[in-house]
Amino acid sequence: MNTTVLARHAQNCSLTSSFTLIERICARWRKNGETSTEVPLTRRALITGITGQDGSYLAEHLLAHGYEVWGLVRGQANPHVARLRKHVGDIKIAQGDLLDQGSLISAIERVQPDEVYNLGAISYVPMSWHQAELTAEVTGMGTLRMLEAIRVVSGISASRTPGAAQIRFYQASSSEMFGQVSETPQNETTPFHPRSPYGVAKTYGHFITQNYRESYGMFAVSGILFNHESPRRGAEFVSRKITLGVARIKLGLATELKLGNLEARRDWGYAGDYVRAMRLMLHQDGPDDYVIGTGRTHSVRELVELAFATAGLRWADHVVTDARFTRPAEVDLLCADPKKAREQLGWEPTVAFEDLITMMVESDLELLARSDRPDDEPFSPDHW
Ligand code: NAP
Ligand code: G4F
Repeated sequence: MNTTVLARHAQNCSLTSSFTLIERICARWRKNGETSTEVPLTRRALITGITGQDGSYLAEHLLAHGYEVWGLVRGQANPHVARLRKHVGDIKIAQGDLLDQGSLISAIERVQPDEVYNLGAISYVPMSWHQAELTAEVTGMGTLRMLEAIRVVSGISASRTPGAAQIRFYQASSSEMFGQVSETPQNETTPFHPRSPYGVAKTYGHFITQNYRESYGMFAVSGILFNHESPRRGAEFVSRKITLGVARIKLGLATELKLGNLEARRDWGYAGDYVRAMRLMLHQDGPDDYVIGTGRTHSVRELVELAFATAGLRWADHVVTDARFTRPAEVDLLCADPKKAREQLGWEPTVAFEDLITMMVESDLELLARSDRPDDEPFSPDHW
């Protein structure tokens, strides 16, 4: 086991923080029934939203870095856990819901994490118009509840600030906060003009994270991430809807694909690259916010053309526009300026747009061609 003595930890902390740290370490020992003076160096992370796309990639990434990974999971028999376990085996589960303050306090007390990654959200933008209040509660207020859970369990207040060993907090902020953009490309100082209840809720989560940093000295950061995709992307999002649609048409399971606004432009990157940036943000000397994207923008139409061409199909023979998939207020253009992340985090994307879409088309062709395809995979995206 990777171990060192307690004294080495305490040296790294201020007086108040070493007291908090020692309390936390003792709690771990008591829980594990250990009496040795040696304590694990392994970092412990708690991920909300672990059953989602980013949660699975982040769990893999942290496990590869030797972390003990815990996921906050809601519901009494969440069906997404089985899907997650196909990708990531070695994770521990803590029950909890971003709607339930007490459950988050219990989860922090039980897990005693070094790092919390708050990825849990209602993340599908159209759903946020249909369930605006729920979106505000989960995506917006859920961030406050998680910050409060950390603050309360750590004993932080206006007069008792955290020390170097405090729990570090990552908030999954979004380029949707830029909305109707006032400049291109967008960076950390670009003003916010969210265009959906989702964007508004994320903007609240972003500012409350900043506020807890400024009010209590918490190590709380936001990653302002632009769209990122993968073969694990939910079928409701346009990239996966298109790659699944292409695979269905190629395999003779469908003849057409219905889409909304083909002219919207996004900065699309690969999810596996973006989770690396999350961890890097929590490993800086001080807390700060960072824009994460590729710096290249493409239209939905370009994505469609590329995906159909990858499968040897003519998109114009199959794509139908349908007003049901247009939005009450659209975000027309997103394009990141990731200079700060490149210079300060040393972060770079490794997968280009063309390779990403090719990877997704090939993955969906393989998935839908399998005779033993799992019945929890999304095969009929037309209702989105
Ligand atoms: P996703 O696949 O939609 O996953 C969302 C996760 O949130 C799921 O694990 C879901 O769990 C969980 N969740 C929903 N309601 C919850 C609640 N009440 N309590 C606890 N957990 C709850 O999203 P993603 O693409 O991985 O994105 C991760 C985060 O980054 C989200 O916050 C998203 O808004 C943000 N973001 C994403 C992108 C992107 O392009 N992917 C860009 C910027 C920001 P269940 O299994 O229980 O449903
Ligand atoms: O894939 P989308 O649904 O992603 P959107 O709305 O940009 O949001 C995603 O990225 C955000 C970061 O900027 C995240 F915060 C958020 O959680 C989510 O992950 O839609 C992309 C574009 C939109 O302009 C939409 O109008 O594609 C356009 N589109 C055209 N037809 C469609 C469709 N989108 C969907 N989902 N389905 C369509 O049929």
